[in-house]
Amino acid sequence: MANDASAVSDAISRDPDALADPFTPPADSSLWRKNFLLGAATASYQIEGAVDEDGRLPSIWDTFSATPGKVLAGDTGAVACDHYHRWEADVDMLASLGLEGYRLSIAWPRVMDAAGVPNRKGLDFYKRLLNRLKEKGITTSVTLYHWDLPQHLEDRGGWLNRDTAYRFADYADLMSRELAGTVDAWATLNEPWCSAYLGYGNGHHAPGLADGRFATQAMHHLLLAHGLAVPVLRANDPASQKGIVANIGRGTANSDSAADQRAAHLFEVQHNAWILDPLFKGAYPQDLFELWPGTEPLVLDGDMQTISAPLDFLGINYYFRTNVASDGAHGFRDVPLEGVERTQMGWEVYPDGLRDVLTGFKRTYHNLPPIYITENGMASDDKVIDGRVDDTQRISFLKRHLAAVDQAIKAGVDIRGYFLWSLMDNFEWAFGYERRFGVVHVDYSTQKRTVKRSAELVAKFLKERKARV
Ligand code: IFM
Repeated sequence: MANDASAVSDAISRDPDALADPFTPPADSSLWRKNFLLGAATASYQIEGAVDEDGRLPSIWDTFSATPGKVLAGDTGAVACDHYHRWEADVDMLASLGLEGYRLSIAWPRVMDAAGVPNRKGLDFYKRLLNRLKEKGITTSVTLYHWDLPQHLEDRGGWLNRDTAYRFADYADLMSRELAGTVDAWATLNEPWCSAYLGYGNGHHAPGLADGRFATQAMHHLLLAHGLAVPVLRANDPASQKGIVANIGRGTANSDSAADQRAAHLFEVQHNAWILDPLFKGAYPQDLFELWPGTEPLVLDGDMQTISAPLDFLGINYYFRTNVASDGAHGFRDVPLEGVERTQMGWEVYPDGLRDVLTGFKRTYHNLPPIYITENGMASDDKVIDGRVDDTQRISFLKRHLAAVDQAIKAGVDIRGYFLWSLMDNFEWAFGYERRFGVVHVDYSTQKRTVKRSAELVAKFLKERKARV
């Protein structure tokens, strides 16, 4: 695998023209700024495997993926990319690509037991990994919760139980005491919308419950967990940045009619304001409860102040837009556009949406902290042919989305970096291993990594940028 990675730099230095470059940003792009961080992201359950090694306890995703019919082809994260055993070579690969930042997540069930007792072996794994990243000069961004809730907490109600928020603060305490000094940025949660809505609202994700009232209550406890954790992280690891990562939806109206315009607004309330209003305005958007009447969560005195404490950064994950029309009542319905470019997920490729949500947030939230694009990328059915993966659509996708980021920066949005989703192909939740989001291909039968052409071109750009005086 290390050979695959070093092959990239060899190819670049031997024959730069062989990589005639459809990726490099134009000369006036903000991406040439050396302090604009370019990295890649992964998440624990999607890559680690080793689900029952060294004292790791079951997570809700172990349970969910073992339930027939929940994940495509019955795939599970039991082995995934075997990163738990191959982490050193994976860090070498990341470094050889010249990527400057790495966003990873910690598996909560790996590092403490049900009584809150630390699991040394699990903690040591993350210490080794983070220390090695620091030795390589890579900026580290650590997400505490990327969906792998310990099953023992779900057995006591999971995110429907307010107590889980306090258990999360204990977990944040342990991690920030143990890992202080090796983490540049802490994100409390990844995509609480997915945890709350897909996990408790429609059941497409673990734990697979489906009730609108569950979704809003789970969201409240997730955001409370975030708010309780931030001061703990600040106390234990003052030098690092603290933030949260939200997935953002762009909703466009199918027509100019007032009803369809309202539908697009409600789509963005449901996807974006549901999370961002509590964080940056200290209140839930009332339109949400017009969309979902009777789903107001139980909120105790002081919760909204806890949730809306100032942050050092906001992570934005962006993938696609959704075109919507009024459903004739008080909601919206998807109206998929025909003849548009789509990815292996069926998601529309729509870079303008990234620019538009970013500039929109700057107008809406006056206390917005600096932004990192913590995930952006696409799935394609990539194949290794003669030892190479020519992922042409991804190269173009990345170039266009990075151009949208540049436009947002030029419009005054403070964006400090961008993480590719994902470093390597991995377990794509309910879609198992069929959907390939990586800039590095993984052959799951051999665990061989093959650097895709998109990663070669990102590496080439980073090398050029570094070489500039
Ligand atoms: O793979 C996921 C990731 O875990 C969270 N954000 C979206 C990605 C693609 O679906």
